Amino acid sequence: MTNNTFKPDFLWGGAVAAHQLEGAYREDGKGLSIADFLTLGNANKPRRLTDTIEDEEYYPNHHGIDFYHYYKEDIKLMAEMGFKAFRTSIAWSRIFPNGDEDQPNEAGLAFYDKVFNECRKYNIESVVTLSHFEMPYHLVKEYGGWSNRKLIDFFSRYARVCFERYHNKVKYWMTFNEINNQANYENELSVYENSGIKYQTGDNKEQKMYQAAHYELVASAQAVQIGHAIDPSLKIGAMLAFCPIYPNSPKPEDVLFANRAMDSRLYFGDVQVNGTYPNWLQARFRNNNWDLDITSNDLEILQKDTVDYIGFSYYMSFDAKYSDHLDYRENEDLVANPYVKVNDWGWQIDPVGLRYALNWMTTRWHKPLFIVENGLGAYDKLTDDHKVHDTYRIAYLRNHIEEMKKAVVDDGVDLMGYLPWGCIDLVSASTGEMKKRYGFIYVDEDDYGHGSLKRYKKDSYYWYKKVIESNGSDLS
Ligand code: P53
Repeated sequence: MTNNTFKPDFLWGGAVAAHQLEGAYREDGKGLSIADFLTLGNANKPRRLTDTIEDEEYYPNHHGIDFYHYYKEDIKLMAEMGFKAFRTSIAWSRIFPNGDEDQPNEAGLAFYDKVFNECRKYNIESVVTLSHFEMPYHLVKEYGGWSNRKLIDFFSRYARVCFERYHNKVKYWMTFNEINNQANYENELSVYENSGIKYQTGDNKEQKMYQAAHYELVASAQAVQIGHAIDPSLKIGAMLAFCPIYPNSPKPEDVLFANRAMDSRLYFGDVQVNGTYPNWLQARFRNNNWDLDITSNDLEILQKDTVDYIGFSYYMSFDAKYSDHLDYRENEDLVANPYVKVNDWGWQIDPVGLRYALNWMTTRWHKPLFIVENGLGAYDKLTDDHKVHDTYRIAYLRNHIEEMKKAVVDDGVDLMGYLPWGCIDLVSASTGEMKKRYGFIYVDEDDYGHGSLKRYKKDSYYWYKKVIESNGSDLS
């Protein structure tokens, strides 16, 4: 390894999630997942979470991009780009259609054997998330999602089945995708995607979120323990959404407030790495007299089984302004940062923030880091001769890779790899749109699932191939 590049086994690749691309939502015994109840939205209209599947609504996750039938073709295209790693998730509802069965669904397990085998054929490491916004809907209906302690057992059983079945094919795992998105507990969609909770009138939303998150943190620690017992060589990580929150000014209250905002979004990582709740949060639990179900046995589990690495997504940074409360509320406390641009969905584009993120986490947690999502959602145009000239995407990725390189080379950050999000176009998590595209590979499909589903290479495809070939030296 020379001192001006990435290590030779750096994991270049891309990332997706089952419910956003597989489609085949009822095939081979798959049960309904929470994602199957999310309607189509857009930049100005939030997705609705319906109680039943309504005839007059469109549910984009039912179809995805039909990866369930195209996976061979799609993985081949990724192999041609030179991918060393491919991150996807297992749809829990393919393995346990209702979530509370004793025995798994063999047809669901067989599908992921095929996907992971296909990756191995090209020496692509599979990087697998166990729970990526796609828990079985039955667990929501019958148990109230993660507000119920029973979920710990259901999840542990599911995790055990996956580790036992795939440990020879999959070395890198993550437990819960962006477990900390629900820190924004006022946001109905975030809490539903993370925890399968639908608020009832009169709920103390914050308390309810902390309780659900606690059960998930215990389940995550337990999964780490189960995975390591089955195969000590497995690397099992946390997965956090990292958005730096900058103070709006040097005013001391702004600085303290931004710090607390970071703490409240990232305490999940503290628990997963240190195995303990941070002091400020213990104080918050106490001072609010919340009667949280946190047992001493839970605390032991958290302490014993901590994560091997931190996977994280990085898209944007935030800017917070103190008003009158120290507890951060994402819907009220953010202001626009005049020093950065925004994308068409209002996400602030900030490559330097990625270097900040890598340093912040290294200083705080001293763990290997893995960028498992990064990228630009944008409107693409397919030309008549089937090209996509996505120079804006290349610029975004180049700027971020340059900052990531500084973090590794100049700051000594221990970075495992880089897996840009939506390496093939897929359904957006926040809006359900197809037209919010991230891919190197274009999929001919509109927001309502119409199109030939043909795959086309964008300009960024050829660019990223060169980046991988040169191990990040050639970003031109
Ligand atoms: P979409 C919010 C903020 C940051 C990342 O997002 C987020 C979200 C929730 O949408 O999600 C992650 O598709 C998530 C992926 C998602 C991706 O970012 O809304 O892990 O499932 O698709 C991009 O543009």
